[in-house]
Amino acid sequence: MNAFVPPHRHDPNPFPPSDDPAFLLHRPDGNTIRLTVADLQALPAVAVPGCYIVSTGHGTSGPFTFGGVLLRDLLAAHLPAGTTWSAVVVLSGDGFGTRLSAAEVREEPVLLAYAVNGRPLTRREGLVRLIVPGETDDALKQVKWVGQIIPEP
Ligand SMILES: Nc1nc2c(c(=O)[nH]1)N[C@H]1C(S)=C(S)[C@@H](COP(=O)(O)O)O[C@H]1N2
Ligand SMILES: [Mo]
Repeated sequence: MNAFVPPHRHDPNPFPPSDDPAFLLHRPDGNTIRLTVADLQALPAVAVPGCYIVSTGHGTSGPFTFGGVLLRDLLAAHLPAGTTWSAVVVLSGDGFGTRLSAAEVREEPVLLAYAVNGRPLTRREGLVRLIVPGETDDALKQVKWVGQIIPEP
């Protein structure tokens, strides 16, 4: 499936689309599974220091130490063995999203974050939030409220 990624807005939405941080993983075999913060916490925890949320609109915030699970670890744990993907689309419930190449997911510490600075991330702050540490293009990959993850063949 080639998912539609909405055009990016530069006016960040402060309001979570729902209270529930669970999200869907659409497996290329056609099965969709629902994952919770507890499912993330069952995988190896990774902390990435020195992260910034860079915005032209309201300036840069940070540095933050985001904590969570590597997206590549989540995919390895929840896709059938041998599943290949060339890109991963991450969509939020409020119509935001991004497409990541396999290279950046494999080579960068791309995180599904549930913690910040050693404490739980609040829903308002984006739980569960995609963090792409090196990205400085208006935070367009720092997707709050991850709702769907779609690996593309
Ligand atoms: N789901 C979602 N994620 C989003 C956005 C949004 O509107 N919706 N805006 C992006 C933009 S443009 C910015 S600048 C940052 C703002 O992050 P902050 O609210 O933590 O400051 O979130 C990014 N992630
Ligand atoms: Mo932004």
